Amino acid sequence: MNTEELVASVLRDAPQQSVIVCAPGRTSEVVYRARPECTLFIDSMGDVIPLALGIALAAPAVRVHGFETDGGLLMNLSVLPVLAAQLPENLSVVIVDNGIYESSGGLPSRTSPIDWDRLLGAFGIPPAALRVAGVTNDDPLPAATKPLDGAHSSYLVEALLSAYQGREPRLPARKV
Ligand SMILES: Cc1ncc(C[n+]2csc(CCOP(=O)(O)OP(=O)(O)O)c2C)c(N)n1
Ligand SMILES: [Mg+2]
Repeated sequence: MNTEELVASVLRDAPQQSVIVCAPGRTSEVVYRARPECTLFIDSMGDVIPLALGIALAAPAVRVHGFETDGGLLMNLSVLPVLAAQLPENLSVVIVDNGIYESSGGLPSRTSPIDWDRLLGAFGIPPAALRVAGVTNDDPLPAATKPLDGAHSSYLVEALLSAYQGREPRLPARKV
């Protein structure tokens, strides 16, 4: 399975009114294509579960999905006991586990194997609340820096500039 297939399978049954919280890098590129209008895209690794948990607790009637990554979770394992103590029914989180820092050069995300079931089980976290899904992406990530037209990473800047200048946003801000 690749990231695109995983995201599609998770979101297939997600109500349109769901709130999605998404990790940086490739995952956010893929989720942006699927649900741009209801996703909170973040730039700091390890923040998906804290933010998604807070939203789920504050809005129990809203379905909340988190897409965290292996690198992000491993950077912030201290969130696990907090999640375990709450486990709201309206929250589910998937860890997109490719084993590497794919969006920043491909270094391994850990230097020894991890038994996720035992790690999560140690905190009493059931698979329905936090699923770890292995993925492999064969296609290369888009380059981080590109000319303006087509530079996905600059879409926010372009959106801001076009609004300021009173004109239609160019390609990056439309993400097409
Ligand atoms: C706290 C923090 N440190 C470093 C970065 C820079 N950074 C962005 S993506 C990335 C690699 C992320 O790897 P992983 O979380 O496994 O996601 P993947 O790219 O593999 O989908 C890094 C180091 C960041 N966004 N946040
Ligand atoms: Mg990764």
